[in-house]
Amino acid sequence: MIDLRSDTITQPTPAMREAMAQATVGDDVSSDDPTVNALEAYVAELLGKEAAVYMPSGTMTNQVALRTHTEPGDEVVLEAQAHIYYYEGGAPAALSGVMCRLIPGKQGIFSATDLEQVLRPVDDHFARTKLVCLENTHNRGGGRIFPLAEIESIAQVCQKHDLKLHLDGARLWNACVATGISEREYARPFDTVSVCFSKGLGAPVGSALVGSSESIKRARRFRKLFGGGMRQAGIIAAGALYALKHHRARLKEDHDNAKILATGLQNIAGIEIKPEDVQTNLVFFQVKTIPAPILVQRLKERGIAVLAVGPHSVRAVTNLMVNQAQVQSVPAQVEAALQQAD
Ligand code: TLP
Repeated sequence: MIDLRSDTITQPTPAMREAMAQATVGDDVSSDDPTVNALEAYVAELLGKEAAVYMPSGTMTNQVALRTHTEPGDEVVLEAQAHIYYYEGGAPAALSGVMCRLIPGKQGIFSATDLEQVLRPVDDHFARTKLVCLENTHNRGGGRIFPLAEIESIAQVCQKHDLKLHLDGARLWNACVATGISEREYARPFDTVSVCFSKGLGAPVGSALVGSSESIKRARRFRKLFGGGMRQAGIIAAGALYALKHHRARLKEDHDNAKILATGLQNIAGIEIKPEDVQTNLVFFQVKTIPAPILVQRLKERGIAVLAVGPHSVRAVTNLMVNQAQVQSVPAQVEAALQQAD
């Protein structure tokens, strides 16, 4: 199977498994796990923040961040297709009791002016807006990179209005590799940043939330409250640490493969895609002639796994488990699947 459903399907390499097997561990709820402590220190340093806390998933780091920066009844501003809003099971309402105010972006990106337009004066009629969240790269925006200059303008608006700024940086590593901008530079304008080890980096489990010592102290309390306090978590943290040290640069291969895939798809009748829109490892394309779920089913029968992410929209994600030759074989299969008579 050529599995392009997500970069979350990546499996630990033999060297990563070896690092995990050798990890020294302790009780992380008591901050006694040396490997988790080493991972947290490494990530905090890499992102230029005072502290970090390791959690089981990117959903948890995002949702703990929301809870950390808000109280029930507050308002959070997000892009309309943000993962936090779109794909996290209604958690902002369920776990933090916050309202989501949505800004429709262009491929996931909105401007400082867009933000200013949704902000309202302090008045008892209105929810108190407390937090703005950005996503970089933007998943449903097609792996779009959030331009740093725009992030900085948004951060200025946040400062002016006393709002916190959180980044869902599940794929921040991809933005860094694609632009050459460091994690530290991208993280600077944010109060907290969530990063994932279990996507393109190939670690089996985990994400980290980074920020000031004070905000991470508060986040630790909500990690426990949400059930994310783990015990001998060094076993999995060792995979994350290994991935951080050895797998960041390799994301370029995924980006090159994504471009190859997009270029191969662009001349197929019935497929709509602009290769220039593919900036990282997520390839979104439109199927004009048949419903996306039908194409997905036909491709599965041909040994290719992709996801339908809308009635006529398909997502393919290049990743560690798929090499260039395999990616090159996909467009011909898409063309054949489109022409196939059921
Ligand atoms: N995204 C998954 C699915 O949930 C859609 C995927 O296959 O892309 N932020 C962003 C931007 C993400 O893409 C994801 C995972 C998360 C957060 C959540 O991470 P996990 O799966 O660790 O909870």
